[in-house]
Amino acid sequence: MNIALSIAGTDPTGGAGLQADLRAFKSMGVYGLGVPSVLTAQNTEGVSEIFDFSSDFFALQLDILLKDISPDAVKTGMLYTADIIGVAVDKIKEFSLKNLVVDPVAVSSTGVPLMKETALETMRNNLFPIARVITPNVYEASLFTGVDIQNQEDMKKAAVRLREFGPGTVIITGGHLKGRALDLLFDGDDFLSLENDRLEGDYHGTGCVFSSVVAACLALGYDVREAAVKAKEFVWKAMKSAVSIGKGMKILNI
Ligand code: PXL
Repeated sequence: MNIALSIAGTDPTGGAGLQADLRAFKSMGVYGLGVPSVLTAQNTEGVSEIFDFSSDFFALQLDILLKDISPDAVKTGMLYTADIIGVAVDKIKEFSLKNLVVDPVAVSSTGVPLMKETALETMRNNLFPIARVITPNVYEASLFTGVDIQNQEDMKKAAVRLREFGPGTVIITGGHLKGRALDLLFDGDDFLSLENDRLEGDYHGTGCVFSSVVAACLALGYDVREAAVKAKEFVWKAMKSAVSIGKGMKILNI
């Protein structure tokens, strides 16, 4: 059985975070392991509180799990503090984890910060270099590079800068830009643009599901380009059939 590990924050709605990641793995036929990095209190209207438990306990969860099971791929989502990122980096190295997909979650769909400002540098300098793929959205790509992204040329500029931090491939998800929904992949040699018709509305968890499907595909042995194409298609279909389960944002139907 192919196995993927999600290291991410919890989202009790299941629309984003660890719970969504595990369902995305399952949808791709991959067995999911899950280590929470932080807890949130939220509903479909937004994130209310973040509970940041000790990095020692976070380390213990990874130690105990990884002494027993070796995942074929790993995805990181919300990592709230520099301490937590430091532990994740140490454990990924200690257990030689492969196929690391980093979703540099910085802000919730409703604008609540999901990463402390002091953690940005640790993520960029220590986690990006060991990632096979990073999957920032346009907002996060701007945050890490300083490039103001308005169009595809800006996305290319940001992707080149992001790759200089060391990841194998950069995929910037551009669903938040105007016009057609465009994702841009850069592997150091070539750019690949992935386009879809824009779907209007507020959706929760698209970035989490996208990066999880990329990780699941890497666990299954696909290359990064194939993984990106499959993930884009998967998210688009799940957005098309998204459902309202509460009073706020729609969640993806997976
Ligand atoms: O969608 C980004 C995200 C990631 N992880 C957790 C979240 C959210 C958005 O709210 O709550 C735990």
